[in-house]
Amino acid sequence: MVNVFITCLAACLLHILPSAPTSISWCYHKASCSDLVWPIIAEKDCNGTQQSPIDIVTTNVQANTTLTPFTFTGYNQDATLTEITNTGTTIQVTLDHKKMHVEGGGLPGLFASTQFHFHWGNGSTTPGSEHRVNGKQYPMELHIVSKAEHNGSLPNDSILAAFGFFIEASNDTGKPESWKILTSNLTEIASAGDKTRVSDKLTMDDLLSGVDRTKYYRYLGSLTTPNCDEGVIWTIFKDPIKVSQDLIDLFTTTVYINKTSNSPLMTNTFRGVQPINGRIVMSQIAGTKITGLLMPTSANKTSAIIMPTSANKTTAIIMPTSANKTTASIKPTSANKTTAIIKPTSANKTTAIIMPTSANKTTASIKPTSANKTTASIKPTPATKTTAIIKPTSATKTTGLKPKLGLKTTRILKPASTATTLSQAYIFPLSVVMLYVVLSL
Ligand SMILES: *[C@@H]1O[C@H](CO)[C@@H](O)[C@H](O)[C@H]1NC(C)=O
Ligand SMILES: *[C@@H]1O[C@H](CO)[C@@H](O)[C@H](O)[C@H]1NC(C)=O
Ligand SMILES: *[C@@H]1O[C@H](CO)[C@@H](O)[C@H](O)[C@H]1NC(C)=O
Ligand SMILES: *[C@@H]1O[C@H](CO)[C@@H](O)[C@H](O)[C@H]1NC(C)=O
Ligand SMILES: *[C@@H]1O[C@H](CO)[C@@H](O)[C@H](O)[C@H]1NC(C)=O
Ligand SMILES: *[C@@H]1O[C@H](CO)[C@@H](O)[C@H](O)[C@H]1NC(C)=O
Ligand SMILES: *[C@@H]1O[C@H](CO)[C@@H](O)[C@H](O)[C@H]1NC(C)=O
Ligand SMILES: *[C@@H]1O[C@H](CO)[C@@H](O)[C@H](O)[C@H]1NC(C)=O
Ligand SMILES: *[C@@H]1O[C@H](CO)[C@@H](O)[C@H](O)[C@H]1NC(C)=O
Ligand SMILES: *[C@@H]1O[C@H](CO)[C@@H](O)[C@H](O)[C@H]1NC(C)=O
Ligand SMILES: *[C@@H]1O[C@H](CO)[C@@H](O)[C@H](O)[C@H]1NC(C)=O
Ligand SMILES: CC(=O)N[C@H]1CO[C@H](CO)[C@@H](O)[C@@H]1O
Repeated sequence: MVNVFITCLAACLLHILPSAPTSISWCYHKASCSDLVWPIIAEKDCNGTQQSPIDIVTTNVQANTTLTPFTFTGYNQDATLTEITNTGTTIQVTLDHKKMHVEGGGLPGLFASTQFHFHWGNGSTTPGSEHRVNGKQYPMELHIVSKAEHNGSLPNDSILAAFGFFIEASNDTGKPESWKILTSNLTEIASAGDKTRVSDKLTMDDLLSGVDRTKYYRYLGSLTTPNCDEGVIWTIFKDPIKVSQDLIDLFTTTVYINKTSNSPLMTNTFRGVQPINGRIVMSQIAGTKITGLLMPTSANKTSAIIMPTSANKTTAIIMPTSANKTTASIKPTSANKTTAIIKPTSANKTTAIIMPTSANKTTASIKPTSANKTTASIKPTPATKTTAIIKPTSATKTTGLKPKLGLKTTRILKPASTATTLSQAYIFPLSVVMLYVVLSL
């Protein structure tokens, strides 16, 4: 048990916390001390509302012009990576923070880089990155920890900036050379607490090869290990570092979490994703999908005009629950896909106009359940496929569909079987396949 305490104390100290170091006995591998119980055993801050890591949903990313390029100082200098340590919970490399700095990129001032460490799964095939992008988890993640400098020193309560790099597996062996050199030292630090010197020739830039460091995500989060201190400025680079499978596998086959002879290997060293809780992830450009979700619950009129000019996908969901009028006009000019779902439940009038000018696919689904009038006008000009499904269940009038140039046009109209039902349809394709179906239920 003394071992446990010492291992953890060492690990926690080495994680460079801005507040007092913790002696909480946390781990990755046992249910009693894993990330699932951190919110209980380290309630402040692991139970906070701005925790890391997160899943970055790229469609929700917002553009921010303050996210300029960084200036990295000392990242190309050798003899800046000093010791490599098995902390019992990760593999960590100490940096010469007097020589290594980051500024720019919307950061508040000059940050000194103190260490980097890794998170991984179980070999190159079982992923273990902490952050995810649209649910995708990479094999590994590298975190560079940096602290804000004040007049050349690093106070204990300095703001932290963390730089996350995804690591993707490549099919080579022993590549890149920098990673071969670094991982060659793992055998010397197999047991928790072991440390050794890193090759003088290695630079930080060597290890980050292939990453365009002007493209990144930014959000506010926390340390990803107890005490999970919040206020960390996160930068997650979009490009992964490509490392060959054999070198990634060394992390899960070489180092142990303990000193004992029966110690488990160090595997699955990552925290699960945390709730975003309304936080905004920013980047140089906004997400490629634009979503309009409008739900007025008691308005007499609802209008939505959604016009992304450079998105590949546009989705609009408009759901007035008790309005008398709903109008949606969706005009992407260069999208490859456009989808509109309009569902008024008790409206007297529903109108949808969807006009992609260069889309390859357009789908409109319009389902008023108790409207007296439904009109849909869908006008893709160079599309290869257009589908419209219009299903009023108790309407007295249904009008739909005027595609001009579709290669294939499908139209299904399902008015209810009332005596007053009137269905009108207009189809003006210039060529090719035309399918026209009117169903009376
Ligand atoms: C964590 O915080 C939530 C809400 O703030 C609270 O309901 C919950 O009891 C807290 N959990 C623990 C273990 O303290
Ligand atoms: C851009 O980011 C800065 C912080 O870097 C923030 O103060 C500002 O509100 C952001 N702007 C937008 C439009 O989100
Ligand atoms: C790696 O090799 C496997 C098996 O040979 C192959 O299926 C896969 O496409 C390759 N991956 C890459 C990224 O080249
Ligand atoms: C670490 O690896 C480098 C490169 O392989 C090697 O030169 C060095 O001797 C290793 N360090 C130790 C302490 O063995
Ligand atoms: C280290 O090994 C001892 C003996 O097997 C075990 O009781 C202890 O839990 C291990 N420590 C960790 C951090 O797993
Ligand atoms: C909806 O219209 C009715 C009558 O036209 C009006 O009394 C009511 O205030 C309107 N509701 C809203 C939310 O505008
Ligand atoms: C819809 O319009 C009618 C009359 O035009 C009005 O009596 C009714 O309150 C309106 N419905 C809503 C939800 O405002
Ligand atoms: C999105 O559109 C751009 C050009 O506008 C194109 O380069 C990119 O490949 C598209 N992405 C997808 C997923 O289609
Ligand atoms: C549509 O998608 C293709 C590839 O899927 C891409 O090359 C093209 O740029 C996209 N067009 C637009 C206008 O985004
Ligand atoms: C539809 O209009 C009629 C007459 O204008 C009105 O009596 C009825 O309440 C309206 N329906 C809804 C759901 O507002
Ligand atoms: C979209 O349609 C154009 C021609 O209209 C075609 O050249 C292109 O390959 C299509 N793109 C996709 C992704 O189907
Ligand atoms: C305004 C109007 O035409 N309302 C009619 C809607 O349809 C129902 C029956 O489906 C009629 O009862 C309403 O008078």
